[in-house]
Amino acid sequence: MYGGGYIFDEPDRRQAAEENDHDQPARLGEFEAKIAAGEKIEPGDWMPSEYRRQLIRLIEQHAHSEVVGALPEGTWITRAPGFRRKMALIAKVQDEIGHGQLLYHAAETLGKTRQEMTADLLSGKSKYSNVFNYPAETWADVTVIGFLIDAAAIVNQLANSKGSYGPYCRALERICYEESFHLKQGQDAFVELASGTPMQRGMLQDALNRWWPPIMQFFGPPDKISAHSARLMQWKVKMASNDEMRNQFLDTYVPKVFELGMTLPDPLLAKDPVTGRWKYTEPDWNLFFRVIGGDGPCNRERIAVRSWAEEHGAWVRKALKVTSGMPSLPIA
Ligand code: FAQ
Repeated sequence: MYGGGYIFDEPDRRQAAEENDHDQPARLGEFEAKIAAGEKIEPGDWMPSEYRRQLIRLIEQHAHSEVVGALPEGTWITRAPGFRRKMALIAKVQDEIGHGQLLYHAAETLGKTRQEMTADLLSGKSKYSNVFNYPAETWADVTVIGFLIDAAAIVNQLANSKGSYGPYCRALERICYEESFHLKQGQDAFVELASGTPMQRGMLQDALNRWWPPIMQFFGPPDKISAHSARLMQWKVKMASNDEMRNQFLDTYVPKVFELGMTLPDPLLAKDPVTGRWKYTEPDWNLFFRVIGGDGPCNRERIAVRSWAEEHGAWVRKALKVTSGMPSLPIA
């Protein structure tokens, strides 16, 4: 049974007055001991209100990222070079929307409805990943997204799939299987351009130069200014810090870019042989906060598309509600 047997269309609204971390030291102790022992927290279990709040914030942001993240690549379905690339891109974009569904369901188990999450996305209250606020100008941009952004997502998701909240971990495990296919198709397209004509290599290099700073920001701000990392790592929601994940990504993927003779637009980028850590130029974090705050090159366009979909999909949701009189069954 997927999702631990929970039927996701009825959000768990059991969070109540009982959830006060300070009034309930014994329960908080039991909760933290369970996490320390590597056990999963499930929707019906007692949890501190801050754990619930943080999980909703993070999972909801992740869900929005999957759905909005399908937009830059989605615009290339009609223009993909050749039938094979088109088929793979259609499948990938469809998967990303499916990931959004899985994650919205996981967030719903914590008591926030899909409608509330959608409203918060459209009003700008909820965030989504910085990288999807940039345009996919050429096919090489799609290739860089498919290789390096999917790779970055896998680094994050593989680590966090070992975390403490059952429904999120199970959703991540399933997502990771599909992301590995995305990564393969992205890498295949990347290698094709990198080993192609001078014009193809030039187009790929241009895309790499433009996407590199947002990709470096994908893992979040440096640990020293990350607002939530310490608490989330203590509760095993995040299984590694932002800088640790960034380093792991650089370790695996920078050599793959270099071995194809491509470059990255950072003269400081190099692995320190003593510490094993990568040195790099810090991306512009003020710009990052502006972009995730709504002022990136494509934020308005992305939200406008989601608003359009919400408005024009209203009749479908209404029709489903009318015809869904039957009780939900667990998904086998
Ligand atoms: N973008 O205290 P921290 C994908 C915000 S899925 C936007 O370090 P935290 C699949 C953060 O919310 C991509 N905002 O935050 C795909 C907080 O703001 P707040 C998404 C960001 O949560 C591939 C503030 O900065 N993946 O790509 C970002 O501990 C290809 C302070 O930061 C996930 O969402 C950012 N990059 O760590 C689809 C994974 N980074 O809320 C299509 C789950 C930080 O206080 C095509 N999320 N912020 O106002 C996470 O693991 C974490 O949320 C981090 C950030 C690691 C992203």
